[in-house]
Amino acid sequence: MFKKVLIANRGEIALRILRACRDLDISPIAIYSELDAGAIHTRLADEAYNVGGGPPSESYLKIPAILDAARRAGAEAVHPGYGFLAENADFARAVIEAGLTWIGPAPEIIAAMGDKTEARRAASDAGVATVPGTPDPVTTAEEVSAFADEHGIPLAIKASAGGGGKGFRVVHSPDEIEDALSGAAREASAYFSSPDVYLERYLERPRHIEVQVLGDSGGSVLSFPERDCSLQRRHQKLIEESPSPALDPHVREAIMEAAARVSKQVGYRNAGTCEFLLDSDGSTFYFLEMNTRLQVEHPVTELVTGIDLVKAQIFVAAGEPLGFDQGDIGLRGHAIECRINAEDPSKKFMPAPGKIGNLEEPSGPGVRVDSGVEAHGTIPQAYDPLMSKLITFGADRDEARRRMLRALGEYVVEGVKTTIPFHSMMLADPRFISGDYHTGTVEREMDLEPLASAPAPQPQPGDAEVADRRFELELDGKRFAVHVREDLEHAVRPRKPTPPESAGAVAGGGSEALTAPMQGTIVKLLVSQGDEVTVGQPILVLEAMKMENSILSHTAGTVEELKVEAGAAVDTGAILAVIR
Ligand code: MV4
Repeated sequence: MFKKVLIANRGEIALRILRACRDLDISPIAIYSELDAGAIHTRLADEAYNVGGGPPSESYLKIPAILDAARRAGAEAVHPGYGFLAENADFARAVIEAGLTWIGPAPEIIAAMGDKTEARRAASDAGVATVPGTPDPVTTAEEVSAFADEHGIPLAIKASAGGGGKGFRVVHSPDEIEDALSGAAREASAYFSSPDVYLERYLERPRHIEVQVLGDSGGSVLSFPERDCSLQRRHQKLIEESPSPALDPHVREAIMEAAARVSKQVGYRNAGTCEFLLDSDGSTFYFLEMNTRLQVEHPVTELVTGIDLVKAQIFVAAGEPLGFDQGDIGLRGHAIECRINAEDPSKKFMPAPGKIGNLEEPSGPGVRVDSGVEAHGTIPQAYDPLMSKLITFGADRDEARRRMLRALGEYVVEGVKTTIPFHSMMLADPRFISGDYHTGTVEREMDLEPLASAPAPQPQPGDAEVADRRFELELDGKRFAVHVREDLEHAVRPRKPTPPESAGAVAGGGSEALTAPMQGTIVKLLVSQGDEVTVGQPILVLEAMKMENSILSHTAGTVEELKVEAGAAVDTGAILAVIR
């Protein structure tokens, strides 16, 4: 077994992996960005290495810096977690070329499954149904029309390199074809540097069912009972459960077998997930895509099977036997996971980063909290808003549901808005209680208005002014904390600089400069240099904390200069364009 494993991630998943390492007597090594110098994962690791600045592109995505940390620590293996570099085949390859073990599938498999048309081909070759669609990318509106004539409308246009709903468009009528095709291709280029898109028949009210697989070092593939991930919004999952309230045992057996067949077809090793759409008849399912990583929602599977998936990943990577086989993978009881995000559910789930005041996490029978935050900690805007995952287990679905409601009621998060009120509402909703929900339920059928009147508790006076300053020193991966206590009541405090006005206007180059209201990544430009624009016209799309934000013009005039291009990372206040 490995002696040292480097965890190339942050937040709750870094802690989850760190704990699996401890359980295996492996020394966990952390990396951290400047913003995470005092973070829990940084503190709990045996060694922690600063890999750069706050923006992910300067730290958690910086391959050379991460490999350098692994080398300095003498780590033998790298666990990527989810997000960041987890599905980056170049990173996996670089890890292996540096003589380290990659805790995940082979880089070639990551690359192959990253191409959705190739994944669909693998499924077909394995005899598993995919949604009727085009085997190869399409480029012209004529091809889309021809597909519509043959398979009917609605149809879906999807990015070949897609994922997370990026480059995904639904065509409901023939006159939408042109715009949907160019929109999907443009988004695909911006996010995946490839404009390739393909077509599928669009299913109206499917459930999103996924199957965890685990390829062992001997070439067998184990599959696990499904997770139902249909409760999501804008392709961000909110609640997951296992088993699905919609599957009967025969369909379960069939979908688990289908996932194992697709995985075997590609020689899959380590943990992965096959995604399916389950049609509204409750028994027809289609392979959608494969995720070549550990997923956020893996704990629900752990609770109903009793198997530690992260430990299993490490065993497989180390070439050691798992100690269990398909016959040992049962299904006992029911598990539900609620994602606790720093988001305001009454404001369209707007990211709500900031400083946490008091924090009390629930516990008790059937409750597991996988958390990455602590009282008086900060949720930086630079990262994903996931604070923690609340997972409950029960002998049956209603016991798990009631425990969830109890645990949500115990949860106290002061200072930032969270998804907790949404979850309390959803878990008590007749649609959840009956299990009769689908991928459109949250967006199309829920009235979230009542949540607006449930204000988040404010931090107590004094909370935000903790008289405890901490400095972190790092020396060869060993970290030292310096605490300075300060009597704030008697201290002379510098005045806070006035923040720039919210959306766009002012700062920097005078009133003609359009500036970034938040740190993020430019997804696309909607205007060109020389264009005449009106007040409030969208100028570009900026992605921050998994949200796309249209940045609107603060003035009417001519776009004299565009200071950024698609793909650029920008800081708060950066000048985006000059309009006069
Ligand atoms: C679909 C679909 C219906 N029909 N494909 C959205 C993102 C991408 N990963 C797959 N997605 C969908 N593909 C066909 N042919 C509906 C969705 C979809 C969806 C899928 C899973 C979970 C939530 C969803 C929400 C909206 C649409």
